[in-house]
Parts: sequence; structure tokens; C-alpha cells
Amino acid sequence: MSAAPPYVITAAMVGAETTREQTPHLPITAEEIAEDAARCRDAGVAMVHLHVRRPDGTPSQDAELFRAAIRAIRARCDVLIQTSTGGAVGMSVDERCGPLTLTGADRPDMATLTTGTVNFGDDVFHNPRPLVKEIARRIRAIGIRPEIECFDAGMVEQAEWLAQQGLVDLPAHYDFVLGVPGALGASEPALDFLIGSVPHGSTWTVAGVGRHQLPMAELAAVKGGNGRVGLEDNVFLSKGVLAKGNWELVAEAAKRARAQGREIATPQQARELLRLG
Ligand code: KMH
Ligand code: ZN
Repeated sequence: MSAAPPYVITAAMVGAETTREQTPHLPITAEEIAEDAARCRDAGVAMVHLHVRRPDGTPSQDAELFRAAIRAIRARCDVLIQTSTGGAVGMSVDERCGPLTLTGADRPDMATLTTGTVNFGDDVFHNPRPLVKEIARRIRAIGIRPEIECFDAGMVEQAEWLAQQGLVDLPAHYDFVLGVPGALGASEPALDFLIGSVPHGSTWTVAGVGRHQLPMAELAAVKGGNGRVGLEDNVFLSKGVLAKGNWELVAEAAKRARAQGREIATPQQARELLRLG
């Protein structure tokens, strides 16, 4: 059996739902995001999953806010930048695609693509097929690859449907988001099913939500995959103990992955493993 490839850590640093009331360590401004990203890089992160906020902390998909954050991050370190196209529940397709209007030096390295509608706590994260096709088309138009966000099992098959229409290349890179209330739970059988569902040659990351975050990142390391941690999905380092920044969650994920025999991927290694060109 060949050795597992280096373990790619993604930091979901900001999100759209986490508040400063939940944690004072949530980065909001471009400078705060860049400072935490640089510390995440030192701790082992290869990629950041990026949302942005207005100065008052409310979620936004405004291209200029993304431009400022991307420039601030790239001025500080070499992490790969994956912009969200999910945004916040209720946003229109044009709003969600704000970061996909950035080109040239400000273009993101990757963008998310959720391939189906799902309950999201007491809300619904709407992703009807025409909207998914449109976001896939816009990701492709700027020449970057999507990360297929799977909050539920059927979303894996939807990526194959998109591939049949020339909107996604397979094998792809998937993020299995497990433990959102109302969606697929964070369990080993669920993860095993998803791993077995993706086309041969695919790469995958697990984003466990809440208390599932670090155990799922560790399980992903055991199973040869990659892990996503960060304040978007979880604010605690351990029960009742807030993480002092995204970097602390990254450091813990790296420690656990190393304990499972995995080397930690650099951004350059992640670029190659995820076929980002
Ligand atoms: N904020 C969620 C409704 C993504 O970034 O692509 C959607 C989300 C997914 O966070
Ligand atoms: Zn997100």
C-alpha cells in the first residue's frame, strides 16, 4: 500500500454565521483575517476558506471586501485562498458570486460549490439545480477549480451530473461538511459512505461542525483524507475552552494528523495534490 499523501489543512476562518458574541477571536477586518492567516500558516495551514464581513460584522460577498482581504493575506503569507460562493442563507446568486468577479492578481485559487439544497439549522440553504449550474459556470469562466461542498450524500452525485454537462471536471475535490443541524451527521459510517461514493482519483476534506470538528479532522487523517477546521464551524478548542484564533485549531489539527503519521502539506504541495495548476 502506498503512503498517504501530505495532509492538507484548510482553515474556515470567518464564515457567515459565527459572531463576536460567540467568540471575541473571530477575525473581521482584512488586517485581522491576514494576521490570523499568517499564524495559521505557521501552524500548518495550506488553504484558507474565506468569507468576509462588513465593518459592523454582518456577512457580505462584496468583491471589494474580498479584494482587500485577499491582498492583505497575500501580503503576509503564501496560503491558498478558496473563496465562498455559499455566502449566507438568503443571498442571491449574483451576491454569492461577488468574489468570482476578481481576476488577475486578486483571483482566488479555488471557490466552493454546494451542489444541493439542505436544511441549515432552522434555515434552508437554497441550492436549486439552475443556481448550482450558474455558479459552476462562473467558477469555470474564471479558470479555477471548485471544491464540491457536500452537506448531504446526494450532493456527491450532483457533481457527476454537473460533470456530464461539462461544468465540473472529475475527479474533483470534495469537502464533506458533517454535523450541520438538519443535514448529514458527523459519524464514521457517513464518512465511509461518502469516501466510497466519490469517483476514483478524487481528493477530499472533512469539515466537522461544532464539537465534531477536531475528531473528524483526526479521522480524516486516519483515512487518508484532509481536514478543515476554523471558527466558521467551531469556536472551541476543547469543551468550554474557546480557541484563541483559527491558528490554535490549525495547530491542534496538525498535531493530531502528525500523531497519525501524516506529514502536513505546504500550500505548494496542496496546490499539486488538489490539481489547482
Ligand atoms: N454559510 C453557509 C450558508 C460555503 O462557504 O460555500 C454556506 C457556506 C458554504 O458557508
Ligand atoms: Zn463557508
